Amino acid sequence: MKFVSIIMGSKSDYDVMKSCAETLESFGVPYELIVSSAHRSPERTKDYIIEAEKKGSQIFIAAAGMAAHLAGVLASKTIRPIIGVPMSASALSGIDALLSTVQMPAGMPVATVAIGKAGAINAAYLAMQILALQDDVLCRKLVEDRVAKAKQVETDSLEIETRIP
Ligand code: RP5
Repeated sequence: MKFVSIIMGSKSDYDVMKSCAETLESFGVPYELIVSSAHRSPERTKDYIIEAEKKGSQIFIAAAGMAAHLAGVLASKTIRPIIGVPMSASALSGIDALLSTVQMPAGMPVATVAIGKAGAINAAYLAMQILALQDDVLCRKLVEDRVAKAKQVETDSLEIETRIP
């Protein structure tokens, strides 16, 4: 079965990353969510990516804060797409994790999204957009979602316009 893997560097990342899981779930996309650290459990991280790929994982979403190496370590073990979500977990508010995640050397890409909740949600969308290249049903759902978002802007605008005397 095809699915998306979400790997968090720590249990403390879950409050933010649950938005990623919820977004995939709302589109009916199967996922697996685990905790595994590039620093604290490197063997578990390596074993997971090998096993997950064998089971059908298509895309790996890696969430980590501070000196965030999780996405890069995953990238070293697979040619499946890796999406990195920088977590705000330190006095530097996620800038540390953003730079660690985004500054990959040439030939070892990590698609890096925004710090925190917006990034968690966008990681799910980006993963689904990649899957949708070969999945017409998912493609249609994503297009419908865009249409709904555009309609919502119009609704919001009308609501605000009617408040102006
Ligand atoms: C990273 O360090 C984790 O991804 C987390 O964002 C950060 C802090 O981890 P904890 O000390 O809360 O476990 O590896």
